[in-house]
Amino acid sequence: MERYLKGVVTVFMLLMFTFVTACSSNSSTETTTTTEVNETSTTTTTTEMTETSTTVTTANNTTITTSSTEENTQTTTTRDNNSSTTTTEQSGVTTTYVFEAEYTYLDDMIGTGYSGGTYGTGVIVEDTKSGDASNGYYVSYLYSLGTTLSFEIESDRAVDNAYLVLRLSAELIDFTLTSDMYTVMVNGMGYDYEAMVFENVPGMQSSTILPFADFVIGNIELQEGINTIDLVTTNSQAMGGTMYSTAPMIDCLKITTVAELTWNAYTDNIQ
Ligand SMILES: [Ca+2]
Repeated sequence: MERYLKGVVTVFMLLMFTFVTACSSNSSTETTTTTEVNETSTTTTTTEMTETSTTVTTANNTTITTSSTEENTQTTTTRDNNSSTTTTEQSGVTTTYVFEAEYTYLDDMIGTGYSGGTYGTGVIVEDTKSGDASNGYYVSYLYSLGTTLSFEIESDRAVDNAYLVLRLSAELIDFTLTSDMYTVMVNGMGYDYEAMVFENVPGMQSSTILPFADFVIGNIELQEGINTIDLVTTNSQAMGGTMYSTAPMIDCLKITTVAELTWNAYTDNIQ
């Protein structure tokens, strides 16, 4: 009888051990599975966020350089022109906005070149001659008195120290531009600038053009809301052919400011 009871207890113990082992094994398996699911989910979420960010970047056309002097760091990114969120509220953080000449409103433009003219988006030239043009295009055909290239830019606040730079080049001949020959106006007010010298300009038959370069206008005032920056040909110094006035070729303008700037980029200008 005693041996029988020992046998029963032994069998019972074996069954319990097997059961506990099985439960323990199942529990371990479930834990592992949960961990894998969580890891996969996290990775997927991160990937989606990255892709979304990339898509937004590609769809927009204003290059912005954000620099923080306090942290001595600098990052370059491209972001939504119409975005209303920014970190420029912090003091000491400035942003350089690049506005492409080829994305301005050009429907009313009438341009003249060396032999005859063009109109509308016909004034846009693709940079096929190593001119280092931002975005690969620039605007020319500005060689008549009164020809105006306008940039409409919205600012979220009034500032009196937005730093304006024009990225320009020239064709056909060497020349120097002064404030009265070529007028830079912001909201109807003209700004004086250091004479702009264009030297070693390749001739018409050259396979290259003079590389675009930055020319500083200086600090300008911007008002809260819409601002109009006009670049106006205001001389009758002929350059040759049907170029009745002297003017630069315009790649883009750059504004560095603590204000948040946006604009309506006419990206359909480039087909
Ligand atoms: Ca450009």
